[in-house]
Amino acid sequence: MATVLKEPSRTFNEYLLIPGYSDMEARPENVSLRTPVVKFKKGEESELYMNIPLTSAVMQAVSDDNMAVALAKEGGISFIFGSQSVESQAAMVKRAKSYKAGFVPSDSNLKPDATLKDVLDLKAEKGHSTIAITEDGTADGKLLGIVTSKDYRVSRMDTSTPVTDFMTPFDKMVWGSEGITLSEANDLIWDNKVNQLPIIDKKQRLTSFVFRKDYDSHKENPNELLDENKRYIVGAGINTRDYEERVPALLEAGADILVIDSSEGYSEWQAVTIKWIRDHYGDKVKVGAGNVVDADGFRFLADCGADFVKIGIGGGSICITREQKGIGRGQASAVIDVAKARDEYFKETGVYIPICSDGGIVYDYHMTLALAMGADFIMLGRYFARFDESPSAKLMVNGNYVKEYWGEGSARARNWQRYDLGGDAKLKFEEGVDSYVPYAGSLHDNVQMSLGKVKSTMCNCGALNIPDFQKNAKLTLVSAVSIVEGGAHDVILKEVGPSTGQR
Ligand code: MZP
Repeated sequence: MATVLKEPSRTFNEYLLIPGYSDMEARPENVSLRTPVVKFKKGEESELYMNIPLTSAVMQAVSDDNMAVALAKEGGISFIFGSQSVESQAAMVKRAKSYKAGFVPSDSNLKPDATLKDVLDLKAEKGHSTIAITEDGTADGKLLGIVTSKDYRVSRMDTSTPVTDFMTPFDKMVWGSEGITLSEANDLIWDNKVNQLPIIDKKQRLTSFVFRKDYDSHKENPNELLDENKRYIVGAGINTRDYEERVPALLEAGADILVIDSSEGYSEWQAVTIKWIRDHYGDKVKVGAGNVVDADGFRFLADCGADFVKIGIGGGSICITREQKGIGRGQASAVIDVAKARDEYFKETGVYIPICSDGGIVYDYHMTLALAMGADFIMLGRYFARFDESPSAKLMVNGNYVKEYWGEGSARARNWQRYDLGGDAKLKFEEGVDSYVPYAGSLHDNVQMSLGKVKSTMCNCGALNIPDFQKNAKLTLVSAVSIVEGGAHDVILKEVGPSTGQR
C-alpha cells in the first residue's frame, strides 16, 4: 500500500513567526544576510557566499544579463536562463561578466529612418528617455546621434517627423572613448552639463552609456557581489541533455556557478549530469541540483555531489504541474523537511549543503519564513519579473502597467528539456502559464524594501544573522480565522500604501 504522509502539505501562508527576546543590538543595520551558496566542510568556509539571500529564477522572463548585473549589484545571483541556444546563453553570461560598473549597454536604439512615433513607442516600452540612433539600430552599431526628451515636443511636432530632424547629431555630441575610466566619464558629464555620455570605440561604434544618475547609485551598492577580478558573479542554468556542449561554453564565458534546472530533480538524469561535471572538472566547477521536495530527494542529490540543492515542485506562481500531474508539495512542508535532512546530513558527514527555496514567494514575509524554516537562500521568478531590469515587455493593460511573465513549462517558453522524461514529443503538455504581473519599478528600491522587512523581523526574533535565525526561530501554524485577524480588519481603509501590500 502507498505511503500516506500524516502531515498535510503546507505553504508559507499557513505559518507565522513568534517573536524572540531582542536586545538593544537587534537593529536592522546590525543584521547580516550573508549566506553560503555552495557546500563546505565543518569548520571551513564556503567558496561562494551571497551578501543577500536572493537568486533570480532560471527563466526567460526573469534572468538575462541585465538582471544578472542588477542583482549582483545588490549582492545576489541571477541564474541566466538555459532555454535558449548555447551560443546566446553564453553570450549573455559574457556580457554580464564584462559589464563594467557604471557603463551600461544601450537598451533603446533606433535606426536613422525612425520617426518621432518610434521614439515615443520605444520610450513607453523600455521606460528610458535616452535613445541611441545607430546606423543599423543595434546597441553596438555606428553611432549617428542621440535623442533625449529635450529634443522634441510632442504637442508641437508631427509624430511622423524623422529622428534625423531633431536628434543631436554625432558632431554636436559629447562622447567618451572606449577605455575611459568611470571617474573621467563623470568629469565629462559634469563639465559639459549633460545627463549621459555615450562611449564609442575607434570605429565610432557605440559600446555603452554612462549616466549621471548612475554615479550616485554606484556609490550606494555596498553589497555588490564581485569575483576576484572585480567582475559581477553570474550564474547560469543547465539541463540534463546538452550539458556536454553547454557547460564548457558557459564556463568559457565566465559563469561562476551552474544549476541544473529541472522540475524534478530526484532522477538518474541529474546523477549523470553531475558525474559528467565532476569527471571533467573535479570540484572546481560549482553546480546546484534540483528540484526536490523531501528528504529522500535531498539525500539523493547530496550523494550525487550537488553543491546546493533546490527545493520546490508546483508552487511557482505560473506553475500548473500540480493540476496537470497531481505531483508536488506545499513549499513550506518541502523546505522544513529538506532543511531537517540537510542538518542530519551535516551531523553525519560534516558537510553542509546549502538549500534554496525556489518559487511560491508572494509576500515579502514569505522570504523571512523560508529562511526561518531553514532555507539558506531563495529563488524568485514572479518577484523579479515585475522590475525594470527583467527582460520581458512592459505593457499597459486596463490602465495599469504590467510586465509579461511566463513559465518555462508554458508553450511560449517551450523549455521541454526542463520537464523531459523522453517519449513522444507530440504528447508534450504544458506545465506553466503565460501571464502578466504588476509592474513594480526598480529592482534596487524593491529589494531594499523587502530585505528591510526581513531584517526587521529577524530583529524581532533576536537574530542578527541567518544561521542564528534558522536555529532559533519559532514558528506557529495559523488558523483560517487568525489569517483574517492578521490583515487590516473592521476599519474603513483610506488607501493602501505601496509598501503595505507587496504581492
Ligand atoms: P515564482 O517565484 O514565480 O513563484 O516561481 C518561480 C519558479 O517556478 C522558478 O524558479 C521555477 O522553479 C518554477 N517554474 C518556472 N516555470 C515553471 C512552469 O512553467 C515553473 N511550470 O514551475
